[in-house]
Amino acid sequence: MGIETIESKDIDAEAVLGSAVERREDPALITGEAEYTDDIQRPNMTHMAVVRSQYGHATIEGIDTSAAEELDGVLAVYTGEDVDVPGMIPTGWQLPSLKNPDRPMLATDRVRHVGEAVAVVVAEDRYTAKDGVDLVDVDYDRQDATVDQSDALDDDAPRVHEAFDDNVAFDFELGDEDATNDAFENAAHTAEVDLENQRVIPNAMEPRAALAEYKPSSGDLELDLTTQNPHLHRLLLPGVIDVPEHKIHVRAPEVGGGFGSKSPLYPDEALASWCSMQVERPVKWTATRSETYQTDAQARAHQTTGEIAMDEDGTITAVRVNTIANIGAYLSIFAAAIPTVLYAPLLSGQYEIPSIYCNVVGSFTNTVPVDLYRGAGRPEALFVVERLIDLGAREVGMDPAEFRRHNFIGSDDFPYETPVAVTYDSGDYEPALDKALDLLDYDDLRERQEELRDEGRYLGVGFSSYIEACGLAPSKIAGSLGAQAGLWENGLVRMHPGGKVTAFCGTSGHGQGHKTTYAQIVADELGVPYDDVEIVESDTDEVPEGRGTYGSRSAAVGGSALSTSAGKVVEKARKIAAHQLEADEADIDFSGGEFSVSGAPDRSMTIQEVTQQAYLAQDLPEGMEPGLEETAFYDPENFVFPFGTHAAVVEVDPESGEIEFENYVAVDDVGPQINPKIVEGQIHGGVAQGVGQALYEVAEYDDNGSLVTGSMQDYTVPKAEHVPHMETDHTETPSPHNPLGVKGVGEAGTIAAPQAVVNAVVDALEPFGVDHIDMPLSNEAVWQAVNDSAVADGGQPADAADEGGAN
Ligand code: MCN
Repeated sequence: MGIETIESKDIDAEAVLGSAVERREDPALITGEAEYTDDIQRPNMTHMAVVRSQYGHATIEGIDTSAAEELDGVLAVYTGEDVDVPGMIPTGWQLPSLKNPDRPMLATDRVRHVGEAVAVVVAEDRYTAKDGVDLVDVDYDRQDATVDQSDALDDDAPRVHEAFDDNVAFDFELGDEDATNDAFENAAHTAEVDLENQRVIPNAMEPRAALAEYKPSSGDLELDLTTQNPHLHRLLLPGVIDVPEHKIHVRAPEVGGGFGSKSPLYPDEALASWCSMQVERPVKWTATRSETYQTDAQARAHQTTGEIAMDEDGTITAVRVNTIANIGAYLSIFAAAIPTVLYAPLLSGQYEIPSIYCNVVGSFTNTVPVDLYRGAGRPEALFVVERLIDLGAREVGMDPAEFRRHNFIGSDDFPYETPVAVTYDSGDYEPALDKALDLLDYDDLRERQEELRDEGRYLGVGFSSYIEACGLAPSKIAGSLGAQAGLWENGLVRMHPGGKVTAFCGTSGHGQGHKTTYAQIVADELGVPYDDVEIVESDTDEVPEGRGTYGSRSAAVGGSALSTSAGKVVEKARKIAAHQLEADEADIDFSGGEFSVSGAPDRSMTIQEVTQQAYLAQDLPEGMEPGLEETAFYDPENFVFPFGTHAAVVEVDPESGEIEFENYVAVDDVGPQINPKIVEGQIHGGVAQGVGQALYEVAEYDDNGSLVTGSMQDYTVPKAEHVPHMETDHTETPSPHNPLGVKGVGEAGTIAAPQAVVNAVVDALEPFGVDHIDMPLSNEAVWQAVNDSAVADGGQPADAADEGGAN
């Protein structure tokens, strides 16, 4: 099933880009040879464990560390009072109205979310460190907590930060409110939904870990981290622990998944570094699974009212969205960007919508901070859009697929400027929908749906014609939206004297297969064998600069940086070839790794021969430096906007609320696919996570801010058996904005899937009058929705009365 992989020796040299070559990462992962942060041992290593708040909100009246300090094997116990560096974890995004509270790496007077670090114990081994944690006695005075984002906005809600007048983190607007209101007043049809995009927990398989070694004699800090962006950590740490960036070496060994949650700088990594400076020995910290639940950034957590306005014939005239976004207790690194600039600009979806207005209020609560999780802002937006599209279709009595087609942005309208501040690069939405309809055998499906309803069985089909934005850029625009760092990417391509290649990129793969796909890009550009290209990432000493891997930016931005630097290598090599072949540079052709003189193909040199000459340096063009390596800082012109149509087919049992998948089809357009197998894998993984959110996952707190779903027993991550069989297909619309034409794929499935599933379930339950169910669609939630609607309809669902309805 699926796309067949090929071995690297079988790659067609002319078609290395686009080959489903096997992932070169896999053998080390499968055999256990791969080295993760926690696998690394350093001589004289110590272990850190963290004392964490078990309360959502409390003042700290005192901390007694004496018993822990006396424990054999404990080297030191530190509290916030001991911190002699700035010690504040910064956020990375600013908004005009943003309140930005201090976030200490160790709380001193107050804790604001469960899991917040209060003290650390450094010991000879990890068990003693944990025993030491149990002996630290923190005297808390428990305070009222605020957990729900709407309640947090009440005047009398407990304040998360006493320094502020209220819990409003920001109040953000986008679009033309007056024009949107007018459109609603004049609409022939409107539909509205109140929905919750529930809080979820990323759950990467490998917990976060850090191994810090500070060397007092040189002032160097060596830091192995489970991070998605080593250079970002190097950029931010100096302000926290007072070690300059040129003295910090961050390396991400193998990283076992991140899904966004290993992007932020957390207090723990800074603490391990600072502790190593204190004890002058290496310090290792690895989170337990419970700590992962309580400290890894959580995600989504939106409450939204969405409205759609249409004219008589079902043409959309406006969309209005009001959202309250839960930020958690502090601003994690992308916290301010996710519910604002990564959310509101996507509310046009694939549709031509003349007026859109969106207001988002961010609220502080006594919960774990919210940050990137696969999709980050875009799944929340597309969930609203695609739920509204289904409700709009139902309101005007159109088939949901045809309603979509009727309102799609036309293929001739690109670049397309939306009313919400972004310009889509390229798109052609109908072919993806058509392919999805074919895969579904749509007409037949609708007929079967009717027949089954007559038998008292409820089949539903749900569409998600999604769009996403990847490769946040260019730096100038990102800066104007609030980014506190440039968002370019760095690539360096080095030809070795023997003709082999090492390419370095500032992204940091952690499961996406960059070593494979980047080698395909570089091999193609240089015309060298794929196996001759080695890729280096994830090391700030080896890779000069970088911004890391998040927001599905690596192919579009990192890949383009590598392609650009490889292109520069070819240009320098062309000069050398021209010189050696005694021809004009303009007359030198380059193809398949060979430079030849136009019209005289026998006068030629391979790129490997040119490279040898570049290092031999005995006969180079006048004034040319020896060597053959080039760097590029690539700052894209715009985001890229991948898109597609996913559709879920489910059967719902209204008596039990059970949902069974019959089919799931995914048609995605990510521009040219560098490696179709990797693209397919990314879609599969993404859909699994989207289905997880739709059906199973929710992070729940009690009123005191205790995380009720703080373990794998309480927080349901889908197992393989819960993930539907998927049929995938694609269309290919290149982006005009980067040299490869590629768009991102890493988050597409997660952005597309939740609303496909919810739309399918709601479609199945249409006879019961169900028009929305909040995720996760547990059996109980489905059963409840059926019964609520049945009751509202006088006890019998519209055309299900004959079958007895749901009781
Ligand atoms: N690719 C391709 N052709 C394209 C686009 C991409 O072959 N047209 C390839 C890329 O070269 C890369 C992979 O697909 O090997 C993903 O590329 P891209 O969409 O650029 O995404 P990133 O590499 O930047 O990865 C980030 C993205 C995000 S944001 C999350 S979250 C996520 C994801 O990737 N987390 C993951 N996929 C994950 N996969 C794994 N295994 N683990 C995670 O934590």
